[in-house]
Amino acid sequence: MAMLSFERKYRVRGGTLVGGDLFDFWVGPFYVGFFGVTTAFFSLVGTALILWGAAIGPTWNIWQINIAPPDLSYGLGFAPLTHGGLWQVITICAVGAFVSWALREVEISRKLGIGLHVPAAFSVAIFAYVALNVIRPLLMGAWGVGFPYGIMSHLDWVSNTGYNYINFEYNPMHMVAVTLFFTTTLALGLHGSLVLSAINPAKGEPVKFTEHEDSFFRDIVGYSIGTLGIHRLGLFLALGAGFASAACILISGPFWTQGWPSWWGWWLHLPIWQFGGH
Ligand code: 07D
Ligand code: 07D
Repeated sequence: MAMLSFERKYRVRGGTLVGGDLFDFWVGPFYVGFFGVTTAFFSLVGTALILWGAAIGPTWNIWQINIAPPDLSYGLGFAPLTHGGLWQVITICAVGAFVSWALREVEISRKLGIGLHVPAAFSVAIFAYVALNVIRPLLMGAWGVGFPYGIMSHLDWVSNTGYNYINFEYNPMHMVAVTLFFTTTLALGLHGSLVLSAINPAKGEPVKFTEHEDSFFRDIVGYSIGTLGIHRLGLFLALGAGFASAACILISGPFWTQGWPSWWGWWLHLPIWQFGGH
């Protein structure tokens, strides 16, 4: 079915969470809905404020534009716009835009009668961002611990924050997160290559499907997770990675203030090392 004709078939009324029929329409290919309007509002205001921050800053160099959070001395209070207040309002706009986008995904899923997996997945990314710039600052008592809005400056923040804990790689949840990120690329690498090998064969060869795909993995490792299973595994790995990332930064500061290498002291103090005669 041509794309435009099936789009028409699935453009059904209802499923909205807010606003009833008021915003229940499409603009070209885009579904609008109440949350389309709020997404547009927050993104436009947020982007305008970033542009304003850039305009009053020292550079228009895209890599160097930097909108910093308030100084630590402002704690959890409001700061003047030019001293971190812009960052605070941009953060509100960012949360507003991300949450609106997720709720628009919910409305579209409801219209189509499909599960809420996509908005649930995006919510984990939103959680990671909110952990960095809302929850952790709240737990540590200052907006100043949030990361700044700028392409290079946010990298400086990651590096500085990492070195505050001597060696961030020793953070056990960072290890879990990194392992899950790496495993996600392994899973997608295997899945993408397997599907292409079956359904995009050389010219003249017949297209092959699930049985061949399952047989490949049964032949090579004795087990195939199956067509549904690989997507469950992929989603689990990806969401696990995002969730462990949020956890790794939330424990850094609010729950562990020393260097991460010294967290491993518990290993040296295990009673088992008392045995052995030395
Ligand atoms: C490919 C989907 C498309 C999305 C893209 C991002 C903007 C920002 C803003 C000029 C995979 C569009 C970018 C709208 C423009 C201004 C003010 C997603 C894809 C293409 N980072 N980060 C990048 C963000 C954090 C880190 C690149 C956002 C944390 C490291 C891009 C956030 C930490 C490196 C970017 C965020 C961190 C990057 C490519 C929010 C830990 C890199 C991103 C809202 C998570 C890489 C110069 C990408 C780079 C990079 C955006 C948060 C670490 C600019 C929007 C604070 C170590 N980050 N980042 O492809 O090249 O994502 O940086 O939380 O090496 Mg980052
Ligand atoms: C936060 C992005 C959310 C995005 C949203 C959407 C738009 C719209 C529009 C394109 C979470 C935004 C959308 C703006 C765009 C259009 C049109 C994703 C977020 C809502 N680390 N480290 C991580 C590794 C080191 C440090 C996470 C590896 C060093 C700190 C991940 C290495 C030190 C923090 C990770 C390594 C250090 C992290 C990031 C290797 C520095 C964090 C992924 C191989 C000296 C951060 C929650 C993530 C974190 C984080 C990986 C090294 C410090 C697990 C592989 C040793 C301070 N590191 N790291 O979280 O946990 O994505 O954030 O060396 O804060 Mg690390």
